[in-house]
This record gives sequence, structure tokens and C-alpha cells, in this order.
Amino acid sequence: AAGAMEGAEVGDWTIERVVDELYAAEAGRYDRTPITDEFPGLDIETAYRAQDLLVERKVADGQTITGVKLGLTSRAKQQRMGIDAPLTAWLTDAMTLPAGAPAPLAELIHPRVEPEIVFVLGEDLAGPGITAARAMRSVSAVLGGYEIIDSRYRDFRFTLPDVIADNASAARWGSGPVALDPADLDLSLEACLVEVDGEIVDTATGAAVQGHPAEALALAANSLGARGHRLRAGWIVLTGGITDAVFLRPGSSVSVQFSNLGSVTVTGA
Ligand code: OOG
Ligand code: MG
Repeated sequence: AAGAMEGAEVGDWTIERVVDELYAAEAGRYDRTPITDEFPGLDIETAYRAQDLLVERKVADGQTITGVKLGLTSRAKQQRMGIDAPLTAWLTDAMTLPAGAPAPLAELIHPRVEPEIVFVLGEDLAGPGITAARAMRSVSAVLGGYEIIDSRYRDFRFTLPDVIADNASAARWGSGPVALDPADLDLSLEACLVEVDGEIVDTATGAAVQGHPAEALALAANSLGARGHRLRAGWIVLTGGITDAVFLRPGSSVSVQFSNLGSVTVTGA
């Protein structure tokens, strides 16, 4: 590991320690200060190595990788977080919330919910050179869904390398009952309404996500390809929050109503 850390070590920080600390925060349900406050050597490349190591640790615990997520693909999300670059991260089976299942607040730190357009891949997809049109041909189904993000950093304060190492705040996600053939709708025009306890708090269309969610999928295939990874047939891809995220409070429900992709509700319990 020392060789892999060349040029990145400051004080007693190593990639392994980054992973240890983020893993412990997630398991112990506590938040912490940004790692870059103490470890300026945590650059984007080092952070992605930490992210890969973190998911390897989850796999060693018995979890399986079920797909990937994109983060910060919409301006609403980028402005809220003060970071203007998208990122990718890993999904595991432990993150899937079955339809109607309450969000287990006792297992989370400060969960927020955001609407997402969700793809299911019908075939492997790997960059470089993947265009949005090419990416869409690998999608077997599109669903309306939500993601629960739960940064391991206090007040969701982080830099891009911090949030990359933290697996893009990934915590839970779920989807609605409607799965469509992507050829049957224009996802840039797909609208969503976000409601908290029945009150509409935000609206947007799929165009908010990189102009079209297929652009986000192409971005994932290309950036993962550059790091030696490929997207696999059967994997889920969360294309990124379409609107800003809202806090999920005990007893409160967040619903997302899509124009063609049905609706989905999650309740904090
Ligand atoms: C980072 C994760 C962002 C999205 O869809 O943009 C994300 C965060 O906001 O904590 O999942
Ligand atoms: Mg998200």
C-alpha cells in the first residue's frame, strides 16, 4: 500500500485509514469533519482508490455490487453542494429498499431523499467512447426512483475528493412499480414532483440531469472505463438527483410523482 500512496501521504494518513474512518462512521452512524481538512493529499485519484477499497471491504463483509450511482449531475445538486463536477460511486445489495419498506432512520445519520431516474442495464457497457445514444441502447428498462443520501460528513460539508471517498454519500435507494422501455419516452421531458407529506416542495424534468439522463450513463461508462471498470448486464444505474434533496424526518413521507414513470413514496421510520 505504501507504494500506491506515493506522493499522497501526509502525517499518518493512508488510503487504508481513509477507508477505515469512513467505514467506521457509516457503521457507527456518526458524522465527522472532512478528511481533506487533515489530509490535503486526498486528491481525486486517491479518493477513487479509497472508494474502490471501501466497496471491496463491503464485498468482503458479504455484500454484492448491484450497480453504480452518479452524483452531482444536475445544477440543483451541484449548487447545493458547491461542487460543479459529477462523480460515480458503487451500489450494493444492502442499499436496496424494497417497495413500501420504511427507511430505517436508526441505521442512518442525517438522511436526505432525492428523485432519480433509474436504469437497468441489459448488457455490459464500458468506456471510453460511449455516447448517450450508444449508452441508451444498453438500457433494458427505466424506472422512477429515489435515493437516500447520508453523507458521513457533518452537515454534508465536503470537497469533491471527500465525497468521492465517501462513496458519494450512498445509503439506500428504491424504485416505483413502473418499468418502461426507454424507447417509449423522452427522458429529458420526464417530469417529477417531489412532495413532503403531501406538499409539493420541488419539481424538475429529466433534462436537469446532464441535459438527458443518458448523458449521465455515458459519463459513468466512460469514467469507470478510464479506471478499468465496466458496467455489467443486470446492474442498476442511478443517474443522479434531479432536484435538491430533502431531509427525511421520523414519521414523515417523501413522494416522487413522475409523469410517465409512476410514483414512489418513502417514509422515515
Ligand atoms: C453527494 C451525492 C450526490 C446525487 O444524486 O447528486 C448524489 C451528496 O449530495 O451528498 O447522490
Ligand atoms: Mg443521488
